[in-house]
Amino acid sequence: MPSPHMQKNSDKLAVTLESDGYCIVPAVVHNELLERMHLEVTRTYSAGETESEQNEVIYGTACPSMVSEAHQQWMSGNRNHLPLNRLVSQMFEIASDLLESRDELGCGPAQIAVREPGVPSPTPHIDGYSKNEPEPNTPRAIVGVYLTDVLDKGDGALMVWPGERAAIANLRDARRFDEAEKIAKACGEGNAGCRPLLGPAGTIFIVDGNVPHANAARAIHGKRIAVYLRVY
Ligand SMILES: O=C(O)CCC(=O)C(=O)O
Repeated sequence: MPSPHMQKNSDKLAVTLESDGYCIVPAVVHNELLERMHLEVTRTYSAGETESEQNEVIYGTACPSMVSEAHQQWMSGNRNHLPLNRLVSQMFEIASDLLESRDELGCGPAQIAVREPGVPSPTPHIDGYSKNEPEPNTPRAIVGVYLTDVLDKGDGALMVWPGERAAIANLRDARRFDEAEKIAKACGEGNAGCRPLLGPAGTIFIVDGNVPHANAARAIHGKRIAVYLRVY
């Protein structure tokens, strides 16, 4: 049972998520788990040799073996053995509390998103839209956690444009998918509605699935590491 104080915080965050399209949960992940994950990612990370491997790291996930092993264990009900799944459990639980649907929610595999200076990164888009599918498979929400400090946009922040959420949701309901995508692609860093999500390592954030988002290029030396989970 959460304490009344924790419950109140969670209620406030749920209201913020509903009204603003995103919310930030201040650093809640234990240092020990953060350090362990950081170590595992840096130990196994490779930017890829071929162009297709590099694109998979940029637009799919880094550390694919770690991600697929964790997802297999997760799907078989073993959710606390691997460090990635301990982190995913915490992200999933927070999302379930804020979206108030613990029983119905599911999630895809985690994504490990490593961003380095000078390497391309995702431009504004909405998740789940694919030229190969007749309709988008948009997640209800994207849950992210930074494993490194992101205190400034140039640290490689996730940027969101929550003001476009309603128009995109309406277009989606009207099955005008191309127009929804066009709105997302037109989002720019210079727009007044652009919000970089900032916080020290351990910060968790939740973004409504209809909110366009992108990565702000990392402008400084070193890697920005985040883990993302899409909940459906
Ligand atoms: O790395 C990031 O912060 C953004 C990742 C992203 O937008 C994506 O992979 O869909």
